[in-house]
Amino acid sequence: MLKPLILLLTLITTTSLAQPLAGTDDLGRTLPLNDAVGNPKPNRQVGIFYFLWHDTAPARHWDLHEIVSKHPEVLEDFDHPEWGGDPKSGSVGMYYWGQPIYGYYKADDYWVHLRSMQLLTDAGVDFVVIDATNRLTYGKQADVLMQAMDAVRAQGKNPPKIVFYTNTQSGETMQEAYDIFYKNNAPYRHPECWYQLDGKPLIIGISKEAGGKDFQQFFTFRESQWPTEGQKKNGWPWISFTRPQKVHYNLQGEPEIINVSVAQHPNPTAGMGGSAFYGNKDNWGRSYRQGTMGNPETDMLKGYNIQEQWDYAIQQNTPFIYITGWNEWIAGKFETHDKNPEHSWFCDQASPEYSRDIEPTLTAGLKDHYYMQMVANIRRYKGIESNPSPGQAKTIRQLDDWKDVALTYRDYTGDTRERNHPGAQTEPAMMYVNKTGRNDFDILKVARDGKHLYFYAQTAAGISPNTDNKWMRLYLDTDRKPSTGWKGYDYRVVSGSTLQEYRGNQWRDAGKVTHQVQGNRMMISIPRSSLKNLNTPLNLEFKWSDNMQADDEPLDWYVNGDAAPGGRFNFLMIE
Ligand SMILES: [Ca+2]
Ligand SMILES: [Ca+2]
Ligand SMILES: [Ca+2]
Repeated sequence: MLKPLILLLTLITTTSLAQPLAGTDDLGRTLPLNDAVGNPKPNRQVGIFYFLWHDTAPARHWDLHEIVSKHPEVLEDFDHPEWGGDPKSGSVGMYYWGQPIYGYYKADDYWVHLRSMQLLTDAGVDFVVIDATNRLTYGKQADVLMQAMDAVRAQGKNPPKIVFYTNTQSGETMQEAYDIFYKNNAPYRHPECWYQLDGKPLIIGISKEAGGKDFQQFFTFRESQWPTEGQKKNGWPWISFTRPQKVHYNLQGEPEIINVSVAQHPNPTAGMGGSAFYGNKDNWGRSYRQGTMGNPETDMLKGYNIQEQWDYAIQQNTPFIYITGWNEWIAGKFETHDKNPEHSWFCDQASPEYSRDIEPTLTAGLKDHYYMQMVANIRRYKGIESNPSPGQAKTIRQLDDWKDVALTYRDYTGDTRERNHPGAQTEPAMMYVNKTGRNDFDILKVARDGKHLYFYAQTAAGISPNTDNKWMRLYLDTDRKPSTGWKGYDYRVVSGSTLQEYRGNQWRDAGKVTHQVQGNRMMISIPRSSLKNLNTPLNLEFKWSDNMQADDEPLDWYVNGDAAPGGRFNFLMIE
C-alpha cells in the first residue's frame, strides 16, 4: 500500500564503489585515482544499457565484420550466399557486428553474466537497464543475470541492480515484467536486484499505459524517451541525437539524467549500416568529434565520440548518467531504405566504427579500451575512495603471521567456475567450454619490513599442486610506471620460487625467492635487494594470476584461470 510519506522521500541513493584499483590500458591511459578525482560524491548514479537478446545466430555466417571483410560483394547483393542464413526461413537474421571476448554467447550463459557483473561492479555501475523496448522481457535470461548479481552480492560486493526499459506496447510489457519478476510469487523474483528510486522499484516506459493496472502503485516510473521525440518530463534517454546531449528533467523540473553513447545514428533512415557500408556521413561513429567524422583508421580505439559526451555530462552535475551501452552486439539485416534493392539496412549497429558496445571484444583491436575509458570516466563523475594505508611494517615468518595484517584486498570468488554452454552459432553448433579455472583467489595481503616484501594469497579451496609455471603467479610493477616492464610489470614470480625480471622484451630469471603453501594459503617473500627499481617509500602495483593461457596477452585475464584483481586492474600498495 502506498503511504503518502513515500511521496515525500527525496532521492536517496546508495552508491556502489569500486575498490581503488589501479590500471593502465593498452593505449597508455592510466586510470585516475582519489588524488585526481576526489572522494565519492553523493547523488551520483550510473546506469548502462544491457542486452539479453542474444539467441540464435544466422546459419553458416553471423559475424558482419568478417563477412564484409572477406566478401564485400555481399553489400551489393541482398541474397548473396555469403550472408549465410537460411534462405527458406525468410528470417532477417541477427548479425554480430564483431566478436565479444567471450565468443558469440547466448544471453542465458551464466558464466558470461557473472563476468559482466564483476566488471561492472569494479567500474562502479549502479544499475543495468535491460532493453525491453521490443516488447520482450527475457524472463529466463534475466533470471540468469540476476543469479549472477546475487552471487556477487553474497560476497559482500555491491553489484549493479536491474531496471527494465519498455517502449513498444509498454503497458503490456510492464505488466509482463511485473508478473514474472516483481509480484509476489513471481517465477523470477530477486528483490535484492531491484533498483529503487524514491523508495520503489524503478521501471521505464510509457507511464500512462500503467493507468489502473495492478502494478501502477508498485513502481516508480520514468518515461521512455526516444531521441526523435520531443523532450518528455521524467524522460530517460537511451541515446541522444543532439550535440551536446540534452539534460532531461524530472516532474519537479530538476535536472535528472543525461546520456553518453559510444556512437549514434541521428540519420536512422541511413542507419549505422548506411554509414558503415554505403557512404552516408550523417551518423556518429566511435571516432566522431568536434562535429567531424574523425579518422576511424587512427582514432577508432580511442573513444573520442563518447569522451566528448562524458566531458559535457560530468559538467552538468545530474544525479544520473545513462551509458549506451554494454553488450548489444547484434543487429537485424533488413531490406534497403535507399533506392537500391540490393542494399541491406542495419539500424543500430553495423561495424567496429558504427557500433556502441563497451564490453571487451577481439574485433578490430578494440580490446578493452572502451571498458577502461568507462571506468576512468565513472571515477571522474562519482569520485573514488582514497588509496588504502598499509599499516605498520611487519616481518612475516610463517603463514599464521598474516592474521594481524589488517589491510585486505578482495577478489571475487566463483570466477573459476567451468563454462560449458552453447554459443549462438548453429551451423556448426558451438559449445563454449572453459575449464581453465583452478585456484580461486579470494583474499590478498601485502606486508614489508626493512629487508623483504611479503605477499599473501588465500584461495576459496585448497591450492592445487605446484605443477607448472602458470601456477599462482605474482606480477609486480615495482616502479609504478606503465612504460617500464611488460605492460608495466617489471617483475613476476613463477612457481612460487623464481623471480623473473622483464628485460630486453622478455622475462629472464633474476634469482630465487621463498614461498610457503598450506591448504588454501600461500605466501611469497621477496628480498628488496633483488628488485632494482623498487620505489621507496613503497609505491607499487601487484596482481596475482593463476593458469593464464596466453602469456603475452592481458585480455587473457578476462577469460581464463583467475586473476586478482581482474582484467587489467592491479592492487595498490602505497606507503
Ligand atoms: Ca577469484
Ligand atoms: Ca613498471
Ligand atoms: Ca578474479
